[in-house]
Amino acid sequence: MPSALTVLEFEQTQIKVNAILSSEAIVDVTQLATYKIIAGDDVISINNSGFLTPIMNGNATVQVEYEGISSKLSVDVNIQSSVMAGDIIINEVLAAPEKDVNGDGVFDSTDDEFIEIVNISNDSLDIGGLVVSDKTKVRHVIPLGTILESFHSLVIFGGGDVSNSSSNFLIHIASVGDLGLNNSGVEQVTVQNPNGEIIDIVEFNSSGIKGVSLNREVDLEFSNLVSHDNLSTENYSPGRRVDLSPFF
Ligand SMILES: [Ca+2]
Ligand SMILES: [Ca+2]
Ligand SMILES: [Ca+2]
Repeated sequence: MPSALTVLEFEQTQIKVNAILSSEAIVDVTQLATYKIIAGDDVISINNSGFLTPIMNGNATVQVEYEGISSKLSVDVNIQSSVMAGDIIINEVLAAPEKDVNGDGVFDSTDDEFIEIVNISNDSLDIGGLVVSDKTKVRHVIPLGTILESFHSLVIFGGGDVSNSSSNFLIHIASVGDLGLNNSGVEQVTVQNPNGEIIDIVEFNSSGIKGVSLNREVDLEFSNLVSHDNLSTENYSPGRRVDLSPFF
């Protein structure tokens, strides 16, 4: 087994493990070994068969064990992205929901938060590996291979069961389990590409506007965030324009 491995975009990688027996025979124990990520579990995931999937750029260490003998494997993930500033806009943010916004039948003040981003470029974009953070930490890493068509939107909810949602926009659940958007005080949402470059960033303060999102004053323009109910009769519009019409 090599001691280091570099994983590129889309490259789901099978780790191969050979054991040298006392008879000096070499046998493939890939399916018998156990695999454990001991550093960088936000960078890769790995299954019981040693099949490794990259999540975001960084370094991880996998411990491989077979019959009491273990070895460490260093993994560098190097995802390339063509998404640039100006391709994607953070169009709307709901920090303090008061109703069941994600449509799973339950109101939850954490799960029903959302961030809406829209591809405002004229091309379909591979948005895999984009990293969405609030002021505190990374909240969502977009799975590799996710395509967002031109003028289509992605809505990231804090949590909940959205498996039955049928809509003409993409819906994700925050990969770390919540969005954690503050209901008061200065909060921030950032979208970065896997190279760490900022694609869009918004800063806002939701104090006093519970149950209403903040939306670009003009949908899809890098204008100020204002209270959604100033723009239409709706309090929010996940995946759609302020009047609930589609973006495309
Ligand atoms: Ca809900
Ligand atoms: Ca909140
Ligand atoms: Ca909207």
